[in-house]
Amino acid sequence: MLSTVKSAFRKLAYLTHPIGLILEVVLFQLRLSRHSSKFLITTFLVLGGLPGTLLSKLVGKRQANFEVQNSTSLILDSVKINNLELRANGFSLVENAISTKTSDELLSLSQTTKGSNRGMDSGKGFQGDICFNRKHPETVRFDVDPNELFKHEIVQELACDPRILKIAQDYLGTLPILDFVAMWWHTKSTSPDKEAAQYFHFDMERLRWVKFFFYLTDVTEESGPHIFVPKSHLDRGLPFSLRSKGYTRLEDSQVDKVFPKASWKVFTGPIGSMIVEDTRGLHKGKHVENGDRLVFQLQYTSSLFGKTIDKIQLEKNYLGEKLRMAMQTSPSVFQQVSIN
Ligand SMILES: O=C(O)CCC(=O)C(=O)O
Ligand SMILES: [Fe+2]
Repeated sequence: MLSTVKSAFRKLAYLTHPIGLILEVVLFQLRLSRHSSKFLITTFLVLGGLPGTLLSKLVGKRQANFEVQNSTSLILDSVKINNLELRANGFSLVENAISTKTSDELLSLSQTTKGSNRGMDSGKGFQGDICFNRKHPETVRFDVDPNELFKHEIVQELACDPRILKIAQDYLGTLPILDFVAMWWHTKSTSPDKEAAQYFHFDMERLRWVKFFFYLTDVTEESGPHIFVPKSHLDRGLPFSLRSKGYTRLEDSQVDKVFPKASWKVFTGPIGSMIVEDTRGLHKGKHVENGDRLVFQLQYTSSLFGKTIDKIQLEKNYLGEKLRMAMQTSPSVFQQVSIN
């Protein structure tokens, strides 16, 4: 009897979380509260994606015109993203999205820019303020420091690239906000690592967002391809049986039961490939069996409501011309960048 009452109360408490989420978003919009993601995750677990989708549309800003001359984009002219397909499937893969000059420059700076070895499931600890040693990697994942990364003009140019912004805006249906930049190496290991995002999971840090992954090494089945479960990003994409496991890492077998392995999209592709993806859907990086993998990533969001993500700190003397101009024209797109 007592346990039935308890469970009824628990259900009731969970069902009030969407109201909590709405209140949190209102307070955030009124600038009365800063970041909060307490109810963002639970509401998704209880009700699926619809509340986030609706709230995102409600708080998103009016769209801007990012149509500028082709010559100012680092994304090659041939790149066409079909927004309807992207919305329907949750991903889009384009090989040769950037020139070899661009990918070579990014590959090279990944080995000269400071970052850190991530702490691993194995217990191997975090080690910061180091450069990646491709010949002798020490952990499964090396993260380039985002602030150091952003000092490079090519990174700034990609972050404010009009073609990228347009794709993000078309997908989100609202003005995109640059949320963060990231670059990381995955290296050879005998088994997947939870800390390195090598188990299936969904991200839930914002109401809605979209990620751009750029491969900066050739990625084969063996060198740790990114994997996505098509359509699992949809408002009703993840069944309750999977959401009820919580905001957590999932085993392949648990995912396979709901979305058969044959349907998983395994992104192999040459250096310069770009994946546009809604990581509300299930995804992971397969662990590397042979070789290594370097990814550069940009995330855009409709609103900064959600998790506290540090602003990108950039010293004035590193601010390149393209970003300076973009910040002048569209300040709210770059509100996560702090120039000091
Ligand atoms: O390394 C990967 O392919 C997965 C990364 C990931 O989970 C993410 O960027 O959200
Ligand atoms: Fe993720």
